[in-house]
Amino acid sequence: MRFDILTIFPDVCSVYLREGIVGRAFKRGMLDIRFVDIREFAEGAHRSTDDRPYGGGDGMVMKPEPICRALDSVDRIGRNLIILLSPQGETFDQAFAWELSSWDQLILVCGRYEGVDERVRLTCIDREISIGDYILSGGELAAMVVMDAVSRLIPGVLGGARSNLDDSFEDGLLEYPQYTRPKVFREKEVPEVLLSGDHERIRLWRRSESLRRTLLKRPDLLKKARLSREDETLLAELRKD
Ligand code: 9D3
Repeated sequence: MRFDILTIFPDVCSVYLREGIVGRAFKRGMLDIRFVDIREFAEGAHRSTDDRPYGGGDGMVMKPEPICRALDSVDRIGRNLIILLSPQGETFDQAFAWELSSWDQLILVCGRYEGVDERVRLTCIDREISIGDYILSGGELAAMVVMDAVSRLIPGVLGGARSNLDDSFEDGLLEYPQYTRPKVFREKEVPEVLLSGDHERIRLWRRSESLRRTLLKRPDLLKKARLSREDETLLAELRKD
């Protein structure tokens, strides 16, 4: 899969990429990630990418020409999508990540300042994505979030040992509690069941803990979760407590 990230801060993004699962997939050639510096497509002595808003008001607006010229410079491969990261976008979630993972190329446009000239949206953008209801300083972190979440779903990006189907949210529930050595830490012991070697008991305990956490912390998720008959039984027990 290919990502093209258009930004006025290409260096900030590329540092992040060298690390972790996405970095490894990039080094192994499974992901093709390129950065396009919007400023290189700006004209004039100062190469300005922003200007004052028509109609007045505070802050600056990103000029349309540098962004659209930068987009024209990107070669498009296969099924591709141009996405603007913006607070007005559709909220990103795991289902959205799955949907994006089926494209051959995602071209991510990061805004800065108070926003981008509306004509960028009208003439160049296919989809608009927000990562949630809080204010960031620009689209770069949001683009990294989208790239990370989508990359993990590309076959082979996660090592063979780990499966994205194990992850929280893939079945719509929160993760069960995890423990590693030592057996006792600050007087807290590892639950006995995890030391029992009884795989069926362990599986049931973990499922029950997943359901318990979801019930307590994110009851909204339970409505959408895919629950088995066994899950319903465990949940009924938890609701009694
Ligand atoms: C103070 C001005 N804001 C009024 C709500 C407008 C505004 C414009 C641009 C606020 C933030 C930004 C920069 N943010 C993004 O480009 C952005 C973003 C975000 O702020 N939150 C969640 N997802 C995203 S995706 C891009």
